[in-house]
Amino acid sequence: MPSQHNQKMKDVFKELDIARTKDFTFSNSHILGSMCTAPHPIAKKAYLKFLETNLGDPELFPGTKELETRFIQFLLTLFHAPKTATGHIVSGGTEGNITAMWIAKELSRKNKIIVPESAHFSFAKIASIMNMKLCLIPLTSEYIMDIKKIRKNITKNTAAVVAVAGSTELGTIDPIPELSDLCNDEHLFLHVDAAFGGFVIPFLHELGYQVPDFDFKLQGVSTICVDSHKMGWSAIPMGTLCIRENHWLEEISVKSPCISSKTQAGILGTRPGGPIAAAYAVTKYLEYDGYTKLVKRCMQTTQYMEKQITTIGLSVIQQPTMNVLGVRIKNPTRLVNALSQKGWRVNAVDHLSCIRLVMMPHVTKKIVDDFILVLKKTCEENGEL
Ligand code: 0PR
Repeated sequence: MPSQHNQKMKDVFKELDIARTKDFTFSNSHILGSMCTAPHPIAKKAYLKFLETNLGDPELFPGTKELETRFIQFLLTLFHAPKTATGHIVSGGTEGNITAMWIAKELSRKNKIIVPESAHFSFAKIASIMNMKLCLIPLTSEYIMDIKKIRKNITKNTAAVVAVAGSTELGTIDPIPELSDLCNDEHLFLHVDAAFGGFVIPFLHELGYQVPDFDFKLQGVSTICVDSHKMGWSAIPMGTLCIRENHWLEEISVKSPCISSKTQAGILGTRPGGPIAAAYAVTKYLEYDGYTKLVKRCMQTTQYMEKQITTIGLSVIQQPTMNVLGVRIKNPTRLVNALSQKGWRVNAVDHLSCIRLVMMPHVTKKIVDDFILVLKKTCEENGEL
């Protein structure tokens, strides 16, 4: 009966609304530690249009498949990829890193991965799922991979070297040009984890910031992963693994009876088209110039945040490379809990004795001003100032 049906709908939505009021939201802007943000409005619209599409069976959705191809082409151009390159859409940095290491393992039949100490914890998952061994390389005083410590760790069992372009904790960039040379000399696979930095670094270059190259311009770079749901300003879950040689996809393909395509590459079967349509729509709408303006604004907010941090007597770990700041704190977890009680969410990095602030698109100067007042008071209450 329609009235019963309406009542049921109302009840369900009442429950959903109650759940949602318990969440933090990006639009109330009290989230300062996340690497995600409120998706661009165009992403939301596009996502909903493609809700039922599934690229696990691409012949059913050739239109969505076309958008995927165009989106990948945007990234390959942005990353100066050769004509032989391709891309594979994934759910984010974790799947991007797993897929890259899967390719490296299949190509080399070896199982040791050389990673910086700053590598994302997804590499611990890789070690466990794929039975690979991590060789952790210490960082320099600038929190980047110490290139001098790598060569002696290369053995006949090394499958890949990993570099981070925009580290999770501080947004630093490893010395990728030097790593590229080294991997070329040693014939080693080099994966760049640019989950965060991939949508930042090209535009920092454009804005005149001095940051190292990180992409396929460097001959030694084999794969790059980048997330649209981080600085791509789109909806979760969506990342791309860019791959220098398209035939490497065969290494991670299996026969796929029952679906319309004969083989399927990658980890997932069912693959949502919504995030892909959303990510494509944002890139098409913003274009290169729109992202340049976005990165410029995020960097200005970062510089403003840094200035206000020092004004209240705190200090940053080092000058920020991108829109990520580490703020020195004696007891980060205690401070993060105290800030959370007051409705502000930042992340604790205990081993660096700092809190991580990420100036995502939803963070404005006004938010910084509001936060600084709360931060100062909370630091005083917790013996940090
Ligand atoms: N690689 C790097 C360099 C990353 O920073 C991250 C995530 C990943 C890979 C993995 O990406 P996915 O989580 O998309 O698979 N870095 C953030 C972090 O761990 C993720 C994050 C995002 C955390 C939003 C909190 C949050 O609210 O800090």
